[in-house]
Amino acid sequence: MSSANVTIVLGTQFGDEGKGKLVDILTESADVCARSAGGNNAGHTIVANGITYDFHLLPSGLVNPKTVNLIGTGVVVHVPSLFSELEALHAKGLNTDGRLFVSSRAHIVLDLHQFVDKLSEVALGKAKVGTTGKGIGPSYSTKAARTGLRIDQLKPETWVNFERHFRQLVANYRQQYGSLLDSYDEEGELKKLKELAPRIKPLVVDAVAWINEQTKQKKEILVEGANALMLDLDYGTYPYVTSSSASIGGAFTGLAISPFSIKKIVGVAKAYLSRVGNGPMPTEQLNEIGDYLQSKGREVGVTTGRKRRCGWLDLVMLKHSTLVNHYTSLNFTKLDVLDDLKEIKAAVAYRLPNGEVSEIFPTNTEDLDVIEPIYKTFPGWQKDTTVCTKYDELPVEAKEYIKFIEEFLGVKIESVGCGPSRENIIFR
Ligand code: 2SA
Ligand code: GDP
Ligand code: MG
Repeated sequence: MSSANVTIVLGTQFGDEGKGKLVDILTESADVCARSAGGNNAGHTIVANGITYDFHLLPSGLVNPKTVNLIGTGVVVHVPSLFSELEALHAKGLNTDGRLFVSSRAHIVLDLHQFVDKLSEVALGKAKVGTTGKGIGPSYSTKAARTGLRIDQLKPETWVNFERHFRQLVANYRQQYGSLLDSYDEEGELKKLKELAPRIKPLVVDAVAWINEQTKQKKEILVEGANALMLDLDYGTYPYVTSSSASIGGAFTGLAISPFSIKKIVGVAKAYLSRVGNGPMPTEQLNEIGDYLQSKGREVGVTTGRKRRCGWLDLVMLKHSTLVNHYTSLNFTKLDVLDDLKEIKAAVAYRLPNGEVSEIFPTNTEDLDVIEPIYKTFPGWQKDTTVCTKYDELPVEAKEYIKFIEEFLGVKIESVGCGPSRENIIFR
């Protein structure tokens, strides 16, 4: 049996809880940082040593010069974006040499998938998901349909085979979309990938052997979750979800780690709620509270620049998230964003249209449009928490809010975020 050497960091809500910041802090004591799911739809902002880094496809562990990073099998990789993101990091002074590896079994996101992503959204009209347009849904679809292309196939020595499969995939899509694909540049994409094939080759590893070797060598592994439980394909607000397993299960299928190697499952939960894209959000505040949270929390999409929708913390949702992901502790983030509020609310149950009160998160996403959140109101603290460095320094009202959440969920809040920088975190 392997030793417990794996810490998993997962988003508990709709993403953008501050996972990147926690991952950056935890890599201080990790040898490996691995992404298990998603693609360059993700957006993780890290503020370290006064520099702001935006990560999309690459693991956030690259900020720490001692950490080696893996893009795991469960991730979908847009190869040109991988290199442009690396170049942006190099321009900010980061040296990534020998610190980035990509699973040979990871699927490739083509420009074609991105093209189709946008076409599908147009076809859905009002019911559109509000995707990032990064080709995530179409890429996981071709993976499931067994027509996708994997990183391993992108090799100069077997280029002819790659080209054959690529052209077959384009032909499949052309059959489906006809003239709508006329402006897709098939030859241009193929040429670009041919140029990138020798560049990606040195990064490619058999990630099964690789991750098991890390464990054998007693390396500490940190799994960086992307997106979040409520965007998970199975447990989120389907169909308003992403197309990967953003839940705990994705960490196993995406990385081939042993279930016995798990030391901790840290859920990252924001002190309020945000969502980018469409789909239900019962506690959304389409009023001055929502506007306040959006502007004070700087809630703008890192990948698309879209304004994030904001509202009160939803504990019914967070309980559902806890029941699926089995968090061993929580990192409670952005508490400072609530600093100016006179009172703070959190949903503790839903009132159903027939008047019944339920604490169970509904399966049917349409039910979320007709339930009414039942709130508990907490007094605000109206003090600056960004200056707090110890738990005891937090205002008593903030500690009461935290205590209630811990008791409701039955999970300990192990750390609290009070600002965007590495320094603005309190471990208890
Ligand atoms: P997709 O592109 O197929 O994964 O979109 C499906 C849904 O998943 C949502 N989604 C996200 N939600 C929050 N944050 C994400 N990353 C970026 C960020 C998003 C951005 O960190 O801000 O910049 O807009 C992310 N990625 C996907 C998406 O909004 C759809 O609801
Ligand atoms: P992720 O997708 O979960 O990694 O989160 P994002 O990086 O997309 O969004 C979180 C944003 O909040 C980033 O801009 C972070 O720098 C910022 N952030 C993280 N923790 C805190 C916090 O405790 N307080 C404040 N004010 N900002 C934070
Ligand atoms: Mg994000």
